Amino acid sequence: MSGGTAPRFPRLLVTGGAGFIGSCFVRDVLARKDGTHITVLDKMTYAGNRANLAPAEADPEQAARLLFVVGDIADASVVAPLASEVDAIVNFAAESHVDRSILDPEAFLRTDVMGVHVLLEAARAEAERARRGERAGAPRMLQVSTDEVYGSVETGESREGDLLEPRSPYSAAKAAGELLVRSYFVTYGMDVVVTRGSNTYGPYHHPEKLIPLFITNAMDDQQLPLYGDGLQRRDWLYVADHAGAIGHVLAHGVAGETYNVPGDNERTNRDVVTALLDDLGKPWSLVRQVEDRPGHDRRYAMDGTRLAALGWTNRMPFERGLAATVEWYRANQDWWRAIKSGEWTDYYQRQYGARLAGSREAGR
Ligand code: NAD
Ligand code: TDX
Repeated sequence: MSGGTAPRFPRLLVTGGAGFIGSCFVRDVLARKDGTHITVLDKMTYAGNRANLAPAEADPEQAARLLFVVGDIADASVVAPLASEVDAIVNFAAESHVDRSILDPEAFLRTDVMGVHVLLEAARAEAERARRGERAGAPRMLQVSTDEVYGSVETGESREGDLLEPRSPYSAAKAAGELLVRSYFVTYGMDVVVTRGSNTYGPYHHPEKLIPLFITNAMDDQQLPLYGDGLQRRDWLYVADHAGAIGHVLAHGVAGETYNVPGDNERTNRDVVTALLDDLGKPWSLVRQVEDRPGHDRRYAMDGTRLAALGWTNRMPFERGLAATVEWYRANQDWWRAIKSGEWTDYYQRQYGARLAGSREAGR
């Protein structure tokens, strides 16, 4: 073992660890070389990508501490034996794209609600085993949730005790998932924590989401479909900061608590698109105003006092993070071109075909 102090949870089950944020968490934890062993459980949906873990798998010392299991968090027969071998479960696994939840909500209920239930039941069985003296302690479970559970926040900043008013099938499913987690704290006294992260961006981000879609389309001089007036506001959080905050809450969070993870970089979508086009040296004329997302949340913003009090500070300013992200997509075209093929073409047509056909100049 080398580097840093001994981890509080030396054996982790990381679900959804082949996705965008989960894989960053896995790469960063393994790269610390503190002896932590990670089992990734991932269903390998369209969003799961083994290549996201390539940097860890290329290092023999890290690879020896990584076990990769393909499976569904909603399948108790897969989850139970894995839960019996770990000190904590970090649940990144989810259907995560609002637009897909509008096209096809059912998968969101299965994974983001039933999947969470199955994980909680497995953790509860382990807590029982611990009570019977059959294992050293009960596992902690961290549920990765989202700022979207608050709904659209026209003014001010959401605090953890605020009402949850989700407005899309995605955010409603995520809210249901985290409320189940909370209920297992209240009812069964389980060791659980919840994080609510804001809009995350950075390397390995699936190109269905705003920033990577627009970067990769613009690199190919393709149109950029901006929803509605483009004045919706999001608070952008660099992926390594999001993953780091999750690790910090896992290690230091108070059982039963929820922690907002804001980015402190609120921007309109138009501002974000302007910045990424500048970084790429591409013209605004690529941007097309298209039919808006139904039920589109206008703004998200969260208060981060509770997380700051726990001792966490983000490191990456937005302009530097965006420039690094643009550079990563320039240097890793094999990665995203492989994703933008096959199933992607059908999805893109379904999501944007009619929208782009009926689009107009976005005006600056
Ligand atoms: P992602 O879509 O990139 O990755 C999700 C991963 O989960 C994929 O690897 C996928 O294969 C896996 N998965 C899906 N269903 C599964 C199942 N039933 N069993 C096992 N694995 C399954 O998502 P992301 O952007 O990395 O988001 C990770 C988590 O963070 C999600 O819970 C999401 O709700 C939350 N979150 C994301 C953001 C963001 O801006 N991306 C912000 C706040 C919170
Ligand atoms: O083509 C697009 N055009 C466009 O104008 C896309 C894909 C998005 N947008 C807009 C919609 C939003 O206002 O850009 C903004 C960001 O959209 P997404 O990247 O789809 O993210 P969002 O819907 O805000 O949700 C993200 O942040 C919270 C993640 O996908 C969620 O998983 C997370 O919980």
